Amino acid sequence: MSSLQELSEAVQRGDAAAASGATTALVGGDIGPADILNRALLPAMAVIGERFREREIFLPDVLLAARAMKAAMAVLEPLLLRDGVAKSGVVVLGTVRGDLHDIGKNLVSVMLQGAGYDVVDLGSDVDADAFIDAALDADAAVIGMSALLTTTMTEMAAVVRRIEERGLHDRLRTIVGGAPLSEAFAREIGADGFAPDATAAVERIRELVRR
Ligand code: B1M
Repeated sequence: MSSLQELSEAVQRGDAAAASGATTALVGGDIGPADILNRALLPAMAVIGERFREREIFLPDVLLAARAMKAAMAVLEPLLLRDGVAKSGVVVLGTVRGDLHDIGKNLVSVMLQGAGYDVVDLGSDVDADAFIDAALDADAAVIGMSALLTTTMTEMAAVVRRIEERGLHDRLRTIVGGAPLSEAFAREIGADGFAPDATAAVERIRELVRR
C-alpha cells in the first residue's frame, strides 16, 4: 500500500508512472479522493512552485512535476466525478490568452462536473472573443477564467470589457481565479466573482447562476 508521502514525492521528482501507481494504490484504501488531492497532490505542486521560485529546480523539473500531477489526476478524476448530481447548467472555462497553466483550471472543471455542471473547456491561451463566442454557442450563463501569471491576469479585464462592448453583461457572468489573483483584483476589473480554489469556484458559480 502506497502512502500520501510516497505520492507527494513521486510528483515532486516528476515520476509520472510512480505517481499514477501510488494514486491507484491509494484509491483502493481508506483515503478519499479529495484527501488524496488536498493532502498529497496540491502540497506537492506548492513545494515545486517554491523550489522553482528559489531557483533550486528549473523549468524542465516543473514540467515533469506537472506531468506527474496530471497522471495522478487521470486516476482521481473519475472518482471525483462519481458523486455527480443532476445537471446544474453550462460553464465555459479556460486559461486566458498568453497563459499555458492549466492544472488549476482542470481541477475547477472536474469539481464543476462533479457538482452537475456541463463544462465547455476551451483549454489554455484563450482570447476574449473565443470565451464569449463559446458561451453564446453553448448557452452558458458563466465564463470562468484562470490565470497564473501576473503578466496574463490583465487579460481577464479584456474579457470583461469585451462582454460589455458586445452588450452581453446581462446575459454572461464572469468568475476569475488563479494563484496571483484576489477578491480585490476581481472587483477592480469588474468580474462578477472570484474564487481562491476549485471548491469555492463551484460555490461561487452556484451563487452567480442563482442571481
Ligand atoms: Co509556471 N509559473 N511558468 N509553469 N508554474 C508559476 C505560476 C510561478 C508562480 C512559479 C514561481 O516563480 N514560483 C511563476 C509565475 C510568477 C508570476 O507571474 N509572478 C511561473 C512562471 C514564471 C512560468 C514561466 C514564465 C516560466 C518561464 O518560462 N520562464 C512559464 C510561463 C508559460 C506560459 O504560461 N506562457 C511557466 C511554465 C510552466 C509550466 C509549463 C512548466 C508548468 C505548467 C504546466 C501546466 O499547467 N500544464 C508550470 C507550473 C506547473 C507552475 C507552478 C509550479 C504550479 C502551478 C500549478 O499547477 N499549481 C506555479 C507555482 C505555483 O503556483 N505555486 C508556476 C497547482 C494548481 C492546482 O494550482 O493553478 O493555483 P493553481 O489553481 C488553484 C487556484 O489558483 C484556483 O483553484 C485551483 C485549485 O484549487 N484556481 C481557480 C485556478 N484557476 C481558477 C479559476 C477559477 C477559480 C479558481 O474560476 C474560474
